[in-house]
Amino acid sequence: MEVPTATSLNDIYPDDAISVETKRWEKLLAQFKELYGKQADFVARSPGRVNIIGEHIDYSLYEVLPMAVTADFLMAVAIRPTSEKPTVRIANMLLEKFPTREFEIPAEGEVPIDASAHEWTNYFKSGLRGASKLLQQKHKEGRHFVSVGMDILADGTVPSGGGLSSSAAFVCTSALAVMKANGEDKVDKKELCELAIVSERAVGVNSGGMDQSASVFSLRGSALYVSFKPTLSGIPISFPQTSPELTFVIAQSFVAADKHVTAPVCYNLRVVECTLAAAFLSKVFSLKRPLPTDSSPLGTSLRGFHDTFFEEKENVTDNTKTPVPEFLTQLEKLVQLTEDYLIQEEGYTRSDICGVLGISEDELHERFMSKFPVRAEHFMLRQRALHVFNEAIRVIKFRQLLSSPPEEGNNDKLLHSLGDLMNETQTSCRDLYDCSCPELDELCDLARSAGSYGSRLTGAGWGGCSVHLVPKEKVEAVKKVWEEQYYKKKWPDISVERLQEAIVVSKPGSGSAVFKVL
Ligand code: NG1
Ligand code: MG
Repeated sequence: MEVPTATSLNDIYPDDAISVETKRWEKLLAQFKELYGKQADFVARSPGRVNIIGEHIDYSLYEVLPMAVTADFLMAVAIRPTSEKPTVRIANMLLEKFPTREFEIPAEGEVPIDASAHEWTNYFKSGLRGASKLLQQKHKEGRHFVSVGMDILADGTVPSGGGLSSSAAFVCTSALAVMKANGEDKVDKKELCELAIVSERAVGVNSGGMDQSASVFSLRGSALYVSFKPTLSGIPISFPQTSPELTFVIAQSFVAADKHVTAPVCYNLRVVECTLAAAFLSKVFSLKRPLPTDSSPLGTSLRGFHDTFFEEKENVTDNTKTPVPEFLTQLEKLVQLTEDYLIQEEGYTRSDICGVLGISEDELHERFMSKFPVRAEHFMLRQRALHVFNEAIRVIKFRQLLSSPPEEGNNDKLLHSLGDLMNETQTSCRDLYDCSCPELDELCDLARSAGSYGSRLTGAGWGGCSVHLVPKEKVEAVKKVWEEQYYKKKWPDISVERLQEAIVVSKPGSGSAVFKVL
């Protein structure tokens, strides 16, 4: 699938967003002209996303179900004359928050990135690096590829640190802009997405691939079923017409989740715990084959263990072809085995783990904790594996419900079943994965009390955002209870604008595209 060259905003945004977006685009292009004294050549765009279900399992290579939101990242770009040294000038519509930067692009696009600095242009640089690598592979004539210079004006409406993946929107837009500026008129979506997944890790978080997939592949009006095996793919999933109409409401906790600071004890630690659980289980069951190397952040995953286990124990040679009911049975079996064999509720120390894996602590560190450092005394392998296998089950069930809803006319049952799965995710994130926080729990409880069918955190958690399945006629009631019991209670002087930012009713928008400026 190629990145479309969109001709009008109608191809991209839900109908109710068009008038606001049109004004925003006009402003961006006018500002570009004023700033650089010339017209932009094109605008690249990628949206943020909300994850409907499938939390913290993308890096274990299980399927997830996000959708793109209307909020997005735009980059108006003009190519600089090729006679000059390739230089990037990058400005932001929010000049005061994001100061303008200028830097030269070294040969091979290897712009240095200081992941410890909180620097907004790091995300551009990581996209640039990834795109340059891909372009180098494509131009195999032996010459080193050096990107052309670019003048850029960026504008983002995805709140940063708000759980809607502003980072992926930024990285995907950047990579796409660099590809387009360097003459790639037909960018392959899968290539773009794969490079964005890998290059975002340069910013310091050892992330999975859900956000970039949602940002790149999504189609207007549909959620996206993302699979990582046998290879990265996204299938659009439309929502059934129901009465009451099904809506997803997104609410910010306004607890800033700064993943760059917390990564060693939160996000990156979870990636390590899941990988260790995979290695541990494969030793416990004396699997003959080492875990397969795969596209997960540390190169082996719970899904890798899963496939190898059933291959060796039950002769399942290609598990990606296993029919859904049997795949669910496999997952249920893995839940049981985790309960029976990963028994230490209090977690596992380094020495416990080394004892089972038969490696030294130095080796353990080198293999699992050196590239992205983590801090922990106890690794909660049981809880993390239980969350992952059960969450993978919930995603499959959610998809089944959407594609073959129970008998017609019984929408209430469908909505309740979908909602129950989302609620179970929240409980699991809170109790097993330890990635919620009191504020997110509170938003979920309040929403349910006012009529939400299902409420949960979305994205990495530890703050950020929540998502709620609410029947259309209850949306106002849910908003009201949040306003009164959460936002105004916590911030009595909260402005009307801030409240508007806090709660968004989102329709699924579309993924990455390039617009030619005429
Ligand atoms: P956030 O922090 O919400 O963008 C992160 C990861 C995802 C996924 C979710 C949890 C990045 C870029 N993204 O999302 O890959 O693991 O957490 O499901 O770190
Ligand atoms: Mg992010």
